[in-house]
Parts: sequence; C-alpha cells; structure tokens
Amino acid sequence: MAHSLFIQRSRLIFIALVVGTVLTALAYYRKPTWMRALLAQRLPPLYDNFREQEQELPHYKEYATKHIKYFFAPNHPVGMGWGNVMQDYIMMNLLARATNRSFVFDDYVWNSDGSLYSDFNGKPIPSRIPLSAILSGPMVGGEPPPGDNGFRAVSKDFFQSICPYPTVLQVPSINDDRMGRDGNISAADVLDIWVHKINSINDPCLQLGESDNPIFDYWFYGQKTRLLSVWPELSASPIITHWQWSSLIYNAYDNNRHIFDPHAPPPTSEHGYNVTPGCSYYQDIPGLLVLHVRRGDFEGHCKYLCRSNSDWNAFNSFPEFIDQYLLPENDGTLHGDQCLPHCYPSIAQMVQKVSRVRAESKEPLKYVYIMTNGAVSWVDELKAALLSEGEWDQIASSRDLELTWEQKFVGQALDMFIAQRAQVLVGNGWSSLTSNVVMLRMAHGMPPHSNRFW
Ligand SMILES: Nc1nc2c(ncn2[C@@H]2O[C@H](COP(=O)(O)OP(=O)(O)O)[C@@H](O)[C@H]2O)c(=O)[nH]1
Ligand SMILES: [Mg+2]
Repeated sequence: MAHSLFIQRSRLIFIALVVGTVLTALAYYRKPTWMRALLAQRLPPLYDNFREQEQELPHYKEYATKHIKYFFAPNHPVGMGWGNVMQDYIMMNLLARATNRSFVFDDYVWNSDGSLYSDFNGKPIPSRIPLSAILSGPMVGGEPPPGDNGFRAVSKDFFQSICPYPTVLQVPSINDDRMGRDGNISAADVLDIWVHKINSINDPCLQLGESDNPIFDYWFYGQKTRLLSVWPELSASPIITHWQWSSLIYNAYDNNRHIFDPHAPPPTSEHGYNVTPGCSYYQDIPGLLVLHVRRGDFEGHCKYLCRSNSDWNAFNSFPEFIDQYLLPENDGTLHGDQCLPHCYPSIAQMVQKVSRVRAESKEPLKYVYIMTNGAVSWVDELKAALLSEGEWDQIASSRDLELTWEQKFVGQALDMFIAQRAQVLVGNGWSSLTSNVVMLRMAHGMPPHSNRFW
C-alpha cells in the first residue's frame, strides 16, 4: 500500500516537473518578446529617481505659502507619439504663461489605465514616463531665464496637494465650431479666447476636464496656416528659447557623439547639463546631414494622409523654406502621385533627394545620420544605396546608438536633439517629430534653408 502511494506521488511529482519545464520553455521561446523580457526580468524602467526629483523642486516650499495661480491641462494626448504630446505641452505652457499662472506638468502618458507597463507591438514599454526623464528646463520646473518674472512650473502631485478641489473648465464649453476642424479661426485667436476666459476666473486652482480632447486637437497641427499664427509669441517664450533635454538625453548624446559627430573634441565642462543659449549645444555640427526617415506606422498612415489630402504638420511650412508642399487640390494632381514620394519615399527617391540637397548646401556635408524608426535591415539597404551614389566620411543611424536601458525608451528625444544640431536636416513634412525639431531650429537661429523636406 505504502509502496504504491510512493510510486503514485513520484509519478505526480515527475509529471509536474515535466509540465513545468515544458511550460517555462514554451513561455520563454514561443511567447512574445515582452513576455521573454518579463521572464528575463528586463522590465522597462520606471524612472523613479526622476519622479522623486520632480516632487522635491526647490520652489515648492515657497509656493506652498504664497498666493500663486496654477493651470493644469490633464488632457494631453494619450497613446500617441512624443511629437504630438510635446506639441500639446508647448501650447498649454504658452496658455499658462499668457494667463500668468504656474504651469502644471504631468508624465508623458502612453496608457492612462493605471498600469506600470504596456504592450507596444509585442514589446513591454512603460505606461508613463516622468516628463523630467525627457526634458529639463522651464517646462519641468527649472529656473526661468534671468529677467523673466513668470512662475515656475510644478508637478501634478504638488498641484493636487495644494489644489484638492480645483475649478474644472470643460474644453467643449469654450471650444466652438469656429475653432473646429472646419472653422477658420487661427491658433493665436483660439489662445486669446482661452486667455480671456481663464483671466475671468479667480480660483487659483484651475484645470481642464480630464477626459476632454486637447484644446488644439491633433488635426489643428495639420492646418499650418492656422497654427503658424502663434510663432511670434512661441519663439520668444522661454520654454522654447531655453528648451532643454534631460540629463539622460545629454548623457546619451555625449556617449554616442562619435556616431554623428566623428571629429568632435572631447566633452568639456561646458557640456554640463545646464544648457543655455549660446552654449555649443545650440549650434550646428559642421558637415552633419540628418535624415528623418519615418517608417513603421507611416506606411499605412501616409496612404491615409495622402487620400485625405492632408497638409504638412505645424512648423514644417515656414514661407522661407526651399521645399514647400502644394496641396494637390491647388494644382490638380492626383493625391497619391504627389504625396507618397514625400511622405513615404522609396530608397531610390531618398538617394536622389539627398544628392540634390547636398549639391545645394552652402556648407560641405560630410556625415549622414539617419534618425528613424525603421528596421535595421532596411536601414542597412538605405545606407548602402547612399554610399553607392556619393562618398561620405560616415553614415550612421539611430540603430547604431548605444543606449542604457533607461535611455532606450526615450531615444526619440536623443534623435531630436541630434537633428536640432544638424547642419542640414531633411525631415518628413507630415511628422510632428520633424516639426518640433524644425521649430526649435528656427527659434534658435538656424538658417531657414537648412531645413529641407522629402
Ligand atoms: N528614435 C526614433 N524614434 C522615432 C523616430 N521617428 C519616429 N519615431 C518613433 O515614433 C513615434 C512617432 O510619433 P510622433 O512623435 O508623434 O511623430 P509623428 O508620428 O512623426 O508625427 C515617436 O514618438 C518615436 O517613438 C526617429 O527618428 N527616431
Ligand atoms: Mg504621431
């Protein structure tokens, strides 16, 4: 009896062991990459040190006892690329400033369901990233430039501790048809209407509706004629004049400099994290041509953009630029025929454009850096095609960067910073990521003709 019980138990243990091993192996080898990463305990970073610092900014003590008015827009776009989110952050900061309120910053939120991690094409990513892991400077509570009397920004947590019961302004109660997609009121006029409304509110604690659409919905940025109206105000705002990336980005930049700036002198103390206008971080890198090559989701997205006759994004259309996009309706061409080579150019089309841009550049271009979300093998093909058409001292891409685990998930900001310093940039007219770089380049005095488009 005891003997057969022993055999039974041993069998059970054996079966459990086999099933366990098979399941683990299956999970490891067959499950999506994010599951493997999970099993390997390579969970995405949560940037706790950045989050902690956001809660301890030096001005909080003083602000807690002073009568200061705040403006919080909790309705930044969610589940969208950093380019779109950055646009809303900038416009909302402009509004806070125009109404003399302290700007309240939140995270870069991919997924607002309260989770720590989300699945992005089979890979785990952080659901939210503290904004200070991407940026430093005035947007995240940094000191304002000398002589500026604006209030410093505060974190959402600080705002909520000071303002447990804020006045909530619902966006649809102010945004009307004139401000809508088919309206014709300019972005500057929309801001004026909001400034007027906010200035009529005495409550120092003010926020927009949490689940409202942003005041400037994403399509607004696709209507350049309406958006460019804010340029005078925007380009003079400290948020843009003193735009700064995070220490994480500057660190990644310094560690990878040989990839996009092969003849750079070794970093000096000037390359600290306190970047101010005039410091070399704001100047161009001689000989560097940066190509923004939007791949991935743009394959399908460009077809939609072309079919719907969409215009170039936000700040990609300064009248001084060499490359202008004429909407097909204005010249009678079929949408796709005219649009796709600019939105989703083939390798051959890119090689041709690069040759032209190089020939037209006033300064000699020697190195290429391809900033992209394209696949490694495809980028290799592009590199080879560029090299077969012209001699370059070096061609590298985003895929050649060596990034720490924390830097990996904010890599787009490093690419933007590199593009900011290119001698010449070829961008994608429909991309908000390109537009944000072009906007910073224009505000920091790069020549307009150095901004080119596919
Ligand atoms: N690292 C890197 N990521 C990019 C690049 N272009 C696009 N991406 C990724 O794709 C997203 C694109 O979305 P978004 O920033 O909204 O720009 P848009 O879609 O081009 O308007 C970015 O946030 C990045 O995650 C690039 O050049 N470099
Ligand atoms: Mg986008």
